Amino acid sequence: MANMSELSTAVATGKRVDAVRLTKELLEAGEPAKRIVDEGLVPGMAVVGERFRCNEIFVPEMLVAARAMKEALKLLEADLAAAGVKPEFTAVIGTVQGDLHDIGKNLVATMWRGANFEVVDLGTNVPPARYVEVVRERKPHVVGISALLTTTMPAMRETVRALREAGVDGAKVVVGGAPITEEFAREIGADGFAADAGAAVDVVKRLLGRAVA
Ligand code: B1M
Repeated sequence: MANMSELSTAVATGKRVDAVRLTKELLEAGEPAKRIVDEGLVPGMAVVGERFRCNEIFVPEMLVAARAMKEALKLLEADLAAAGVKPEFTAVIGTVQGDLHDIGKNLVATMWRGANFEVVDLGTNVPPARYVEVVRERKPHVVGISALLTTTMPAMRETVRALREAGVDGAKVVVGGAPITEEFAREIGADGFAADAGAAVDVVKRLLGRAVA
């Protein structure tokens, strides 16, 4: 039977077909989608990051690993998002300008959908003005900003500043991503920080005055 460590290895080595097959097998064996993400897919990506940092692999290998993870994740999205009927809240989410990483951001979007939010996903490389434009138009309850690079953290600061200057204070701003800390979030004036996609649900619920499960 498939196990989590085989799945991590399939992601880490960019074996898309295996990653999809093993994810299907784990689902069929009754493993919860969230466990497959937390114990199979995410650890696989952590290995990729470590190998990249040590110059053992390069961008092409990272790309094939990311594609394997994305395809496996697609099989889990419906389960992760299986939730309420009519969204009670709206969230806008995107990855900051200059940053093309979207796997974590997509995971947060999926979890928010699962928590019964309507999610407007702006994609990656989103300029501050685009956030402001969409927030003015959609008047969301939450704006989520993701950054994966230390070099794009200033763009996160810029985005929060642009939202504040535009006076769109009705929306709670939540930030996250590998280099982001609670302290940085506070420093740039965000309303909330979440270290992972699960915490991102708890944080927005707290900010919106809803009970956290
Ligand atoms: Co990039 N990359 N990458 N990369 N990449 C990292 C981030 C890096 C840490 C790798 C390393 O050196 N060890 C490093 C950044 C170093 C730094 O800044 N300190 C890095 C680099 C350097 C680069 C390039 C510059 C490489 C180059 O070209 N020389 C380049 C930059 C391109 C750009 O963005 N302009 C680049 C490119 C890429 C790919 C395109 C090849 C690919 C991205 C594909 C894609 O996303 N579609 C890629 C990948 C795959 C990675 C790693 C290996 C994996 C990222 C990932 O998807 N993790 C990554 C190393 C690592 O993190 N282990 C790395 C899995 C994902 C589930 O986790 O995104 O952290 P994560 O999301 C988490 C939390 O952070 C949080 O919740 C999620 C999970 O629960 N979270 C939020 C995220 N957003 C949130 C928002 C919230 C709340 C929580 O509220 C709104």
